[in-house]
Amino acid sequence: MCVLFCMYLLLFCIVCMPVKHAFFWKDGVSLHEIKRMKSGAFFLLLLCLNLVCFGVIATGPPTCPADHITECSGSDSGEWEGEFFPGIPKIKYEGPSSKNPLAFKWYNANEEILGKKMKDWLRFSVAFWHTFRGTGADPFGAPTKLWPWEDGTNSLAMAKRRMRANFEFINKLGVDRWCFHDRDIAPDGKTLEEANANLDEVVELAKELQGSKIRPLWGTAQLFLHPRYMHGAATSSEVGVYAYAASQVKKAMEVTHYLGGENFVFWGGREGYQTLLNTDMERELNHLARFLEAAVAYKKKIGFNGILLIEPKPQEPTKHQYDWDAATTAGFLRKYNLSGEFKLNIECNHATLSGHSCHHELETARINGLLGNIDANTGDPQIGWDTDQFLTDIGEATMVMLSVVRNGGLAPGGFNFDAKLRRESTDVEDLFIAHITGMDTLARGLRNVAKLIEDGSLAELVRKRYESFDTEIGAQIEAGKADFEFLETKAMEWGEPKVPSAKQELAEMVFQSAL
Ligand code: XLS
Ligand code: NI
Ligand code: NI
Repeated sequence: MCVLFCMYLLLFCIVCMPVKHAFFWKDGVSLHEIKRMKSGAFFLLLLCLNLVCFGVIATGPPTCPADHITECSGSDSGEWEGEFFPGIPKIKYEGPSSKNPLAFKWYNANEEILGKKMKDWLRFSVAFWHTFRGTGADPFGAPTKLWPWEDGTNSLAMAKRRMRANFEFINKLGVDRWCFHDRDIAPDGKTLEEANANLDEVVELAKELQGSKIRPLWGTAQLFLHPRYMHGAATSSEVGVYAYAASQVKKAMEVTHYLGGENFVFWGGREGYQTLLNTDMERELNHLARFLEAAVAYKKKIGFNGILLIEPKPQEPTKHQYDWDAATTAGFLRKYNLSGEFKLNIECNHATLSGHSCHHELETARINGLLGNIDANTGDPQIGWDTDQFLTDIGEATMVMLSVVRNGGLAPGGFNFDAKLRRESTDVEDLFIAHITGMDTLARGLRNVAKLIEDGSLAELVRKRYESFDTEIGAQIEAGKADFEFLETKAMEWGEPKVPSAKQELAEMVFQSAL
């Protein structure tokens, strides 16, 4: 910096000599004001101006147009050191009456709700693949979003530039976490070695950009895009594919650990079948279990203390995925004695695809001690696939938060926005607006749960509904001490039982009043 300043000063003096000469030793009509100044004072003024200019240059341009043709600097390396989201400030909380689309209305990170800061209940994370690799392409149409920093390639330089954009986005949004697949942050290679080397290079930059505060909520291996995975990864009929997938998970786990990640996800997009006619389901499930066992062993070997998460989904891309829903996955984990080593990452859109509500899946995971993380998104009731929309339904968010609060939070898990902009939303600011609204919706859900708890009438309604079991006989039943003969005696003694109302509409009324 000092050397730079001296060089700059020298250049300044050279440039100033003729200027000074022109101002002080030559007459000129337009300079009559300046001529009245004492030459020393004027020189001092110029020097001050010069120092200000140097300061601006030294601290870098405050903004750089988000346009890869006019890269601010670092253009030789193909990297970008400027601002990716010029004009977008750090997003602040302005309260419910704010009309500012770039402000939080409900999410106030440090505000305490139910004994914890909002940011600790919510532990938000940005999904790299949707936010930075989502192009808007669909099976019928070409990409609609060529973000200004994208050059249309999948080069290493592009991967690094995108990583810089990611961290500027995360910092401006004010979250502390991000999620990634190995292959969305770095280009694949012709060989596994080359792919690993590419990953290492991008991960090194990510590590630097993370600073001391930002960490991956989770990392994962992308075991579904490449054609080698067409029959599955851990459940492929080809042993070479099984080995390749294992190596990819090994590496992805290492980099997640290196970046300080808190969890590691297994989403088995292609672990399933298209028809049972050509499938040995029992053998495939055994392979999957062996694969997961090996992952547990490797996690322990490298000292990675993150939680391993399985993300259930019923289908898409396969016709039938093995981890169909939370209950199926819990059964699978129990059968193979893996329950103690895994938790679930419940995705709301996957829940509805499996014919459940998100609340159902969360409660199923919770009561099995398996609720680890949430992929916060939502589907569309009129579309039958994983549309990955940002959750904006306040009622739904309140139900989600009911489970989270009952679970005592999600840490070390959190909320990953596995959600993307609609194909038709093409402005850079839409990325911010989508996340702000997703965060505000869940924050509002949390506030509503606090209201419901404070009011107490919903809990009271549920308590009353089961109060017949809060009796001596009820306790005997719950303790497994009531056999059929004993129960028959009681049934005869009591006669026809009186069956009270379930009060569903009252429950709905109370719930509604908190929204
Ligand atoms: C796809 C899944 C996927 C996982 C991560 O439907 O949601 O994005 O979350 O592999
Ligand atoms: Ni997901
Ligand atoms: Ni999904």
